[in-house]
Amino acid sequence: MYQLFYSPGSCSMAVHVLLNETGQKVELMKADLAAQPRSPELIKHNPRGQVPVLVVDGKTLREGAAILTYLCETHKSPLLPASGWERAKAQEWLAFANSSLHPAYGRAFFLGRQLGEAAATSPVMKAALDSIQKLWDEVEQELQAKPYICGKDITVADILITVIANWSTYFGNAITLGAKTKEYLKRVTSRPAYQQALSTESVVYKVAA
Ligand SMILES: N[C@@H](CCC(=O)N[C@@H](CS)C(=O)NCC(=O)O)C(=O)O
Repeated sequence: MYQLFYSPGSCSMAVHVLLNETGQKVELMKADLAAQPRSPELIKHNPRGQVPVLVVDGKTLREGAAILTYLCETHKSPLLPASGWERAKAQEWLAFANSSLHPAYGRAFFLGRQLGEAAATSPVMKAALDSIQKLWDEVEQELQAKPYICGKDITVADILITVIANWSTYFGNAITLGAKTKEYLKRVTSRPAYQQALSTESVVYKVAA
């Protein structure tokens, strides 16, 4: 059985959804990301104190993209095509989610914490939020003629993109998601595996409303 260090609604939720999608049993280890220092149990597996961490037969796997890829391959999930162009595109969009979208939100969260009330009028904060908006505008363009980011079939990239989208609610109305994007997020979150993860983590998915 797997162990997953997670924080509700954070990027670790994509791993939780994928474990549900692939029918895997998991022991969920809730991490308190507000705590300093982090729990010794989490630090033992990840000295950075971040989630997700997957523990597999006593061995530790960190980094969301690596964990998602490992789980898709191990359980032969169609959420990551086996080879060729389809796989390359799924990896492209997984990298987009993990290495462009996630860090863009990370910068905005960081600035929000550092600036406090001044964030509301800060040009630096505005620039950070604009950089997130650009990425969602790109997603909206991509989704004009297809139901999922890579085409007609859902991939693991859609799951991570959908998890990250819900973080937009932390920034009031500063980030606008397009109509196609909202339909897409509803499509992804309506999957039983996603609904189960939302319920288990007690997360409300608000951004597609
Ligand atoms: N590159 C890492 C980033 C993980 C990450 O930033 N996780 C966030 C939650 S979404 C976290 O643990 N934040 C707390 C912190 O950075 O201290 C990955 O993709 O797994």
